[in-house]
Amino acid sequence: MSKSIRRVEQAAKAAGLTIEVRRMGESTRTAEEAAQQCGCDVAQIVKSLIFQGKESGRLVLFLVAGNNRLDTTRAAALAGEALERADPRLIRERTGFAIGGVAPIGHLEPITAFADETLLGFKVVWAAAGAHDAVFSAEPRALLDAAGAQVAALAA
Ligand code: 5CA
Repeated sequence: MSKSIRRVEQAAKAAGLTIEVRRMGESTRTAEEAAQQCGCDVAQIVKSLIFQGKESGRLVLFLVAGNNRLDTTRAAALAGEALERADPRLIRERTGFAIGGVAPIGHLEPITAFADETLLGFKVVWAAAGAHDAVFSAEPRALLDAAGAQVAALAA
């Protein structure tokens, strides 16, 4: 099993979250693909979007429901600075995950995180588990707590 997936499993365990990572054998790179593979609504897919502070250079994680677009003005207000999309190589270096498999937990370094409040409306949500065909399900409150995410209105 990949190191990245193992890191997700270990982070979940450390946070008291029981997860079972599923390798789908097909791409789950996008929210739509993940929803198709999981047999769930796209709104139940947790997108893990990584932005970078223009001043500080620090990475910020936004957990957004698969059917929503991140309101970047609100995102910047929450982060306390202007943001830009993080470069895929930087994301890989600092989180240990490649785009399409970025998980909400298990990053190489601690990361400030915010979560879309609409995710809390579901019994179960699905998120990437560190590879482009790997996902896991979780009760949303427990997942957002494990991610240390502050819940906010993030949808545009
Ligand atoms: N595995 C699925 C959901 S379980 C997943 O990872 N979805 S995601 O939305 O979290 O990740 C894909 C996202 O990566 C895209 O929505 C997009 O916001 C971002 N992305 C795609 N290409 C780039 C890129 N070149 N630079 C920065 N971000 C990118």
